[in-house]
Amino acid sequence: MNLHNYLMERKNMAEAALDKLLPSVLDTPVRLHEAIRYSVLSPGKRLRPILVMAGAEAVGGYPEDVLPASCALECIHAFSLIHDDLPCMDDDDYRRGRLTNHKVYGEAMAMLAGDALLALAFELIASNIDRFPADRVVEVSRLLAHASGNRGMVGGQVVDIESEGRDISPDEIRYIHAHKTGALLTASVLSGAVLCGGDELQINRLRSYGESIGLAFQIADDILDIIGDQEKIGKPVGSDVKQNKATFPKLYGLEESKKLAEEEMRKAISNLDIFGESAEPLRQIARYIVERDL
Ligand code: GRG
Repeated sequence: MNLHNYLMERKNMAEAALDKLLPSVLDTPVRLHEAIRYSVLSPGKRLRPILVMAGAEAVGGYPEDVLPASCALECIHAFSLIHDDLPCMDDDDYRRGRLTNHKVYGEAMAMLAGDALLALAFELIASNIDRFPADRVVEVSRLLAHASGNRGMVGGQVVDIESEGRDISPDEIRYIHAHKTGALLTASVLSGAVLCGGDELQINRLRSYGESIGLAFQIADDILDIIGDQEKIGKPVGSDVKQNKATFPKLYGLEESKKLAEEEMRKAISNLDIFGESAEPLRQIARYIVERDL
């Protein structure tokens, strides 16, 4: 399997589906729909949609069948990025190499575009009722709500904000990363696998895989904020240090952080030992997550 080709192919599938499933700029309210499409369709890695498809494939499903769910995950992700960039949060001007949503559309519209994207995500999940059994669709709704809300991404963001400017413990930073970033990545893998009928053992193993790649991904993100190439990552480097954010390099140093990310990658891959060739994309994605340069 060639990972580069796999990622490109799945990314193209996700982007074509997003283009089709997102509201048209010809529909009212036009400005809201422009703001939504501006952020969602801006150049991103599409890691969460790709993980939905790879999770489906691991349990014998087809990537085409989980495209609406893949789009739902990217909508939730885009919502979190738009809100994360707002003046009341990180107050960032650039994201994915472009001006942030509020810089182009204003603060109120950016907030509303984010809200609408979260709602749209659940509409997309509910639309799965035409192709998958109802109990699987309900379970995916539950796990996405859990991963996005107070016990997931929002909870992680709150602890992150509360930690700014003070020393934090290893447990606290793990909590922040697991919730702010890991929860949605784990939910991505699980959404595909649950919809395509993964059994209990497979789902448990994929949950552990997701938790490990989630942590590895965020450690790699912390490292890239120090040694990354601004052109490639599409936003200024050094913003974590400037905002006195809780990061792995701050707590453990750069070299130890790299080792910890690699350890999580190995843990992730070892959780896939019950799967055969069908989980090869997930194995290679785990490696890519720590080796990436954007
Ligand atoms: C305000 C109600 C409310 C909810 C939002 C803002 C927020 C809660 C959560 C923040 C979540 C967040 C922005 C986490 C950071 C995750 C992260 C590393 C994002 C970058 O992901 P990539 O690298 O980006 O996959 P691309 O652009 O490639 O998609």
